Amino acid sequence: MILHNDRPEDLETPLRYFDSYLTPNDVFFVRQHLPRPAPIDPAAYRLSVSGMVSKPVELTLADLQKLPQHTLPAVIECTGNGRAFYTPKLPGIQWGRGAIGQAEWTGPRIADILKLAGAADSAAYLETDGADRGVAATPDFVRSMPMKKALDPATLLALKMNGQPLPEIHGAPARLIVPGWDGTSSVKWVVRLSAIGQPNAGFFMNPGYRYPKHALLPGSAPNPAELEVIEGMPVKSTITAPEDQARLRLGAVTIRGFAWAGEQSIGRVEVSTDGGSRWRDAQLSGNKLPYAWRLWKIEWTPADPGFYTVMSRATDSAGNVQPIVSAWNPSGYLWNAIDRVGVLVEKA
Ligand SMILES: Nc1nc2c(c(=O)[nH]1)N[C@H]1C(S)=C(S)[C@@H](COP(=O)(O)O)O[C@H]1N2
Ligand SMILES: [Mo]
Repeated sequence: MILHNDRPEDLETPLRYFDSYLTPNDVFFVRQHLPRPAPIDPAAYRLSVSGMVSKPVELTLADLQKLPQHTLPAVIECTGNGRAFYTPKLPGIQWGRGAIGQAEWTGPRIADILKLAGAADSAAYLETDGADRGVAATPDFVRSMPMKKALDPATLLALKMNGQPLPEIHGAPARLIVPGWDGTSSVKWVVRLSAIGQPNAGFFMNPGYRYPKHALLPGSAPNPAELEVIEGMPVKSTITAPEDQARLRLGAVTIRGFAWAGEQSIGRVEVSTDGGSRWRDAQLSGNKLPYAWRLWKIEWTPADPGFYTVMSRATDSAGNVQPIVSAWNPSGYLWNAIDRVGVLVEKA
């Protein structure tokens, strides 16, 4: 893993692990703001469901396991994935391409959990608290989302990741999976769900994780009143091979990568090997599903030695296409420009 911080751990997945549809648990990227909570004993675990409900409940892991279990593949991408590519440079973790992963998540629907407590119709938001706490001035990790997304049948409280019990570092025993939304929404170590009337106003909702409503002059300060909560993630593709600055012998090359599009699905990925003059369709594998990525590849036989700029550009099911330029923003979020790598092809 690429180590950005070690206490708490912020770990990026190296590109070589992205050639499989599911990212193995032990190489799945890790993002933590606060010291990891003490390991939660599964027998002592309690999930409190509270707030605007007719019957507050405390659920055990066994209660959650008794609810119907659902499994779906979904990407988790950190909002700051690709921050290192912005100019002017920004503070924050310098994530390259690997603050992302895809796993098969299994657990009960949030909708089924809320039914046990009887959430009021007037509760427009769901607040979620993770067991990690702030130290000194840093705040508790709490997020909220509109109830409409919380009640979506794809929104889960995951108890398993790729068929295994959730690893401790990824939120054991239970984490939210909010498919297609920024990674921050997928709260780990969930200990409380509360039905509420207004969005949570804590640090991790405001000013944290907000994006300018109107594009800013690069390097300038935003007007805080014009920052909005980030929800769905944009269409994007990543080239996994060849890697940037690779040296290749003249001959056939397979260019490969993956592409995803938040709540949309991927219908097309194009590749250019001449700096964006001409584009060819890559071959996609897997199914056209929302929330999930698709692997893609294309064969390329350069005619001559030389330096080549290889690019990939994805289009999603809503017709959104990756831009040439990703809009600069003061936190370095939502990088989704057309991916590009430079490769030197040398005489065989
Ligand atoms: N409780 C808690 N949940 C959290 C976080 C956190 O710091 N604490 N980080 C969030 C962020 S910013 C991301 S990108 C994802 C990362 O999930 P992972 O570490 O399992 O890859 O978890 C989210 N859930
Ligand atoms: Mo994140």
